[in-house]
Amino acid sequence: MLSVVALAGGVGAARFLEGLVQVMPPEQLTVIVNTGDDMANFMGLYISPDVDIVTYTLAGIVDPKKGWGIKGDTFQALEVLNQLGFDTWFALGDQDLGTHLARTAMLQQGWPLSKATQVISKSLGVRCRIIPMTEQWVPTRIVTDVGLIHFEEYLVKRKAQDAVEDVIFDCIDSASPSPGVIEAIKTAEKIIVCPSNPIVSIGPILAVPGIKEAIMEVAAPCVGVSPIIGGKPVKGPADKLMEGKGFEVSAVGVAEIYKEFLDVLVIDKTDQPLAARIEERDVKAVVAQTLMTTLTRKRRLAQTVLKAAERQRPKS
Ligand code: FO1
Repeated sequence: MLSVVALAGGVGAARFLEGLVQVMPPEQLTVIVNTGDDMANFMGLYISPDVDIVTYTLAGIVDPKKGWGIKGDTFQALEVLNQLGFDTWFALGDQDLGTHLARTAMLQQGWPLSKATQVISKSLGVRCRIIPMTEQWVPTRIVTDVGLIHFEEYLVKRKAQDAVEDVIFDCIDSASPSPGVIEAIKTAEKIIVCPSNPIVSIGPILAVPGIKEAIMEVAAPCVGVSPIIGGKPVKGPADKLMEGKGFEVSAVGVAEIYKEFLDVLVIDKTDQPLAARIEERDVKAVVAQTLMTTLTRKRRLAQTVLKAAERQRPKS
């Protein structure tokens, strides 16, 4: 059976996946999601931001403007916490809290994160499979001049102001892929790297022992979408993270990061002049309209990615 595996982070990936599930049978799609943003004990709850962004988006309930949280959600519980003097820098809506309470309860009963993720996504009617990259907690921490801070604290609490000296995926060397991840990669006909932050969204997935190695071994073509257009990220701090890790903030920098396993990189029309420099890195460049401002554009981009994979000879 035709099957597709997509590596995904947060908002950019979720917006791409919205188009992908309209141009292929969702039942044939497995989304491996970054959990480096997870907070194991935020107000006593296990928070999994990227998993929830992908789940809510594919369930059609995400707040379309923000790209995260639930459309029309209220924040009364947060207000109470505020009045009680709690630091509520991470805005959890009342409906969103339901998800976090359910997930935390399932984890406390000993269920693994992938099971909790499956229960939540299936109950929201999501037809594709969503698997967290690992069941272990591997928080992404940013090394800054004010110390080592959790990625969400860096991004949301401190508004990505701090200079990025390095990025650490805590305990990732002792983590293992969630059940089904390696199997999905091995049986995939196509592997897609969604337009997410290459350092802190796709980076953690590739750093889970065994995942990048499996992608490099399989014959299936691997096609990515550059999240950088015209030298800037469409959303989020990818420029700051790429600079912090010494990569050029451009589609060429993205190709540099992914070149050991990526066959094709889909880049925006504005980056057509970079195609030759991308192909020097043995990554084929395909030029398309990658700014996903409408559902039609999301579908078209997804079709371009699938076609680019089809045209790519399977690796011998
Ligand atoms: N991003 C923010 O900028 N501010 C928030 O208060 C915030 C809350 C939040 C709650 C649940 C969730 O799933 C995501 C949330 N995000 C928020 C998004 C998140 O910080 C990042 O977009 C992703 O982690 C990066 O992909």
